[in-house]
Amino acid sequence: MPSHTPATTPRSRHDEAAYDSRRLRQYLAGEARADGVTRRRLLALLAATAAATTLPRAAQARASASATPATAGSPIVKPLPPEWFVQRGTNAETRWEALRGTGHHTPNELFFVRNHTTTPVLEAADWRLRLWGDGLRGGRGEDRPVEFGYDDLRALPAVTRTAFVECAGNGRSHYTTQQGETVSGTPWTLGAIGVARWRGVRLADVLHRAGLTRYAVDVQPRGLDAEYLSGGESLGRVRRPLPVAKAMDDVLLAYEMNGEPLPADHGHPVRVLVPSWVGIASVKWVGDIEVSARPLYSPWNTTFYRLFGSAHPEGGSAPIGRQTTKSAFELASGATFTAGEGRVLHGRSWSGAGGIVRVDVSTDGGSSWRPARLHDRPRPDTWTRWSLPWRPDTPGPTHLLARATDSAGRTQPVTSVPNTQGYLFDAVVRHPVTVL
Ligand SMILES: Nc1nc2c(c(=O)[nH]1)N[C@H]1C(S)=C(S)[C@@H](COP(=O)(O)O)O[C@H]1N2
Ligand SMILES: [Mo]
Repeated sequence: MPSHTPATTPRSRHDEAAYDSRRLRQYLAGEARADGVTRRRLLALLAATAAATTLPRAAQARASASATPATAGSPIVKPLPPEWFVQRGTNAETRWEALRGTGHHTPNELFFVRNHTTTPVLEAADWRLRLWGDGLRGGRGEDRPVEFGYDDLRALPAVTRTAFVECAGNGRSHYTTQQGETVSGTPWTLGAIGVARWRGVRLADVLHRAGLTRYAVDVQPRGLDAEYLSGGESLGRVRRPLPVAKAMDDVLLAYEMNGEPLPADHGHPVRVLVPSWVGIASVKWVGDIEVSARPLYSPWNTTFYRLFGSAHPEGGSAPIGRQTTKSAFELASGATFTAGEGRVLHGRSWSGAGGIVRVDVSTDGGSSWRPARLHDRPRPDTWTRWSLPWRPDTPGPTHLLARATDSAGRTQPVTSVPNTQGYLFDAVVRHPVTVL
């Protein structure tokens, strides 16, 4: 088993890296916009892409901005019973043991929540989506947008698609617990993921109707939630540029989640849904979309959501896109078993690079492995449920491990290449249990 797997398939990494250096060159030529990002920061990134073709240099650990929520109080609308969720600041992590017995799709009530600030409660009837920018016909300024109301979207052809939303930092705490690394950010275990059946319209259809031109390169959705404060400074509202190629491929503007109107916490009335990519791309409560003929930068594709650290180019990697491969047991940490009693272990595995084709499970801390039985056909953008019978015979503490392989040939490694902000964890997680 290789100890390191690339975070993305070589081809997608290559494309994203190539696009990113083009974006930066255009910035230097005065052809790109970068509101809320300093010139110093962009020059550091440019140096990084130049270095990316050679061996990564050792870099000092980069201090990341310590982020604070803009509002205190109750940032999440839905109930968060402690048997379903672990609350982490403005966020709520789903407990894996609560998924036991649920179907392929995560019930809306159980779906994790990641909020930079606070869930805004918005009315569909008052909502407008505004598309603007010099990538649209007529070069529409922010003051002259093309507008769509909720009913306008509802009147367009609807599409339904099953996909996970997973935070880039899901599994982050295991960089520390398993690898002794210091990383910044919400210390998620593995519960910052959910799978839903999303219904909405293709972003491509809306972009066409808004007058997309062939000069467009970046598409930047922005949320209607409050401005995000980091280190006492406002970074503005949550927004992140998406390359137009991805925006035109499989991205949805979703208004339904598992057959219900989108719940408040998940972006009501409309959110962006970017299949297979890190959760930050799936902007909730979308209010406007800038369509730009020049490359765009925001804090969410510069300071955040790149890989920093000694294993990465000095100044950071290209912005991260696809999710990694992971596995989890539908079990509490520290669950107990009885020696001599047969049980069935259940879990799920998923990947941003394709469907899951194989899962191996170890019940003896990684010494021996058995293939699990897969309960879902391998499908991209969603997980595969699996099971394995186990009759423990020796009392005492042990670890359960699950290791998935996806259709792109990625197998979860023993250790994950670290980065200072703890993104894209992909190593096999050691799940502690006790046999009584
Ligand atoms: N407007 C807005 N969109 C957002 C966020 C946010 O705070 N504000 N958080 C992002 C992040 S980091 C993640 S992981 C996902 C989480 O989606 P969920 O809360 O529906 O699970 O939403 C993304 N979209
Ligand atoms: Mo996230």
